[in-house]
Amino acid sequence: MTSPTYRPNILVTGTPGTGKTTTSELIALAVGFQHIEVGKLVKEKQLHNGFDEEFQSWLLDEDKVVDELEPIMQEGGKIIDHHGCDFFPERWFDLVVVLRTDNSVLYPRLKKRNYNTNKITENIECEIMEVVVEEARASYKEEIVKELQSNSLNDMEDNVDWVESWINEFEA
Ligand code: DAT
Repeated sequence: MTSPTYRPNILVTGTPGTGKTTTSELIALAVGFQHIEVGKLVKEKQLHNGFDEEFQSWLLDEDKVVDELEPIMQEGGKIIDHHGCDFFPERWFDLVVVLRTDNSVLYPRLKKRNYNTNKITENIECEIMEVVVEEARASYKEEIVKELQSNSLNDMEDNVDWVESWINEFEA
C-alpha cells in the first residue's frame, strides 16, 4: 500500500491590502487546497482578547490560534492567509509567500476599504518599513521565503501561476 502524497502547506503573508485573500482564494481554487483566512477564523471562533477600537481590529490570541490550527495543518494542503507570521510554528510551512505592493497602489486600496486614518498610516508605514518581509525572513529559512509583487491583476495572475508551478514541482 502506498502512503498518500503529502500536500504542502503555504503561508501567504503581507501588509493588509497587498492581495493575500484574493490571491490565496485563487490559488486554493486552482489546486484544490483549503484557504484559511486567519482574521476570519479569529472572529468566528473568538480566538481573541477583545477589539482594539483605535486600530479597528481584533486582538488576536496567538496561543489559541496555534491550538486551533495545529490539527488542521497536519492534514497538509492548506493556504494560511495572515498579515503576521512570527508566531506560527516554523515547521508548519513549506513555502512562505510575501506579497508586496507599491505605496501609490496600496493607499487607494486601503482608502477604498474605509479604513480610518490611523489604520491607513499604520499599514502604509508597515509596507515602507518592510515589516512583514523582515518578519518572514527572521522566522523562516531563507530558501522557503518568496517575495512577489502584487500591484496589478497581471501580477496576481503571475503569482497564482508561480505558486501553482511550485506546488506541482513539490509534489512531483
Ligand atoms: P489582503 O487580504 O492582503 O488585505 P485583499 O486580497 O483583500 O488583500 O485585496 C484588497 C483589495 O485590493 C481587493 O479589492 C482586491 C484588490 N487587489 C489585491 N491585490 C491586487 C492586485 N495584485 N491587483 C489589483 N487589485 C488587487
